[in-house]
Amino acid sequence: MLFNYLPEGISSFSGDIDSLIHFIYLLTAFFFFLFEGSLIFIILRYRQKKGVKAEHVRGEKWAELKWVLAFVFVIMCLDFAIDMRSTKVWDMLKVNLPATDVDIKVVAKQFDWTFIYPDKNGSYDSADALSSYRELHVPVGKKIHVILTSKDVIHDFFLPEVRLKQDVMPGREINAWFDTTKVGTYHIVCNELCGFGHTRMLAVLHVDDEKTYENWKIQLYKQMHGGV
Ligand SMILES: [Cu+2]
Repeated sequence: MLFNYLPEGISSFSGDIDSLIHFIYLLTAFFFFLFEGSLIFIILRYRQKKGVKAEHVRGEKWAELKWVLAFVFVIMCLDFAIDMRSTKVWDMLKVNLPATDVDIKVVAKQFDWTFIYPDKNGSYDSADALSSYRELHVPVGKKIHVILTSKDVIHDFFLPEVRLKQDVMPGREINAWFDTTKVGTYHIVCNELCGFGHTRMLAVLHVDDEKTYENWKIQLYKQMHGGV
């Protein structure tokens, strides 16, 4: 790409999302300059001149209307081209949930995030379920299934480096998934204006190697159970 205007992508699908973003940018930029350029040209070329009377064009005659319809058609074709390219990615990310390795419940509220790891039996309510405040740890390379829910208003779970963005709704559990390709710490932000503290509704995504991830879970368990 010409310049790097997106954060580093760290998921198996970040390249697909980026190529869609580039495609839409290039398409809209091309037509933006074409149309704005034409507009400026026409304004200059046909500006007020002495002895030439302005004509009121209402766009009702077929000769005029066909120009309107031609551009409606162009816009529809562009929409269709974007739809064609995005459907495959949309299906992969939002429609077909793949087999995943780790399940995590994400609970949003004004104005923070809690991440709940189920116990061995898959329960999120038992004493052995792990609860992490504003810190999401995941093992690198694994497919992560997140179950998103909100305690109050609509939030949005946004992992910019992963290229995952999903609204979080009160009263609903929304499934999403992602994976990671690179160990490190990354951003988690709320991307839906949700109240006074919205801009501080942040958390950290830690992508750990398998050993660090398991150690972190053991430490968290000890913290929650008084060092037992
Ligand atoms: Cu929010």
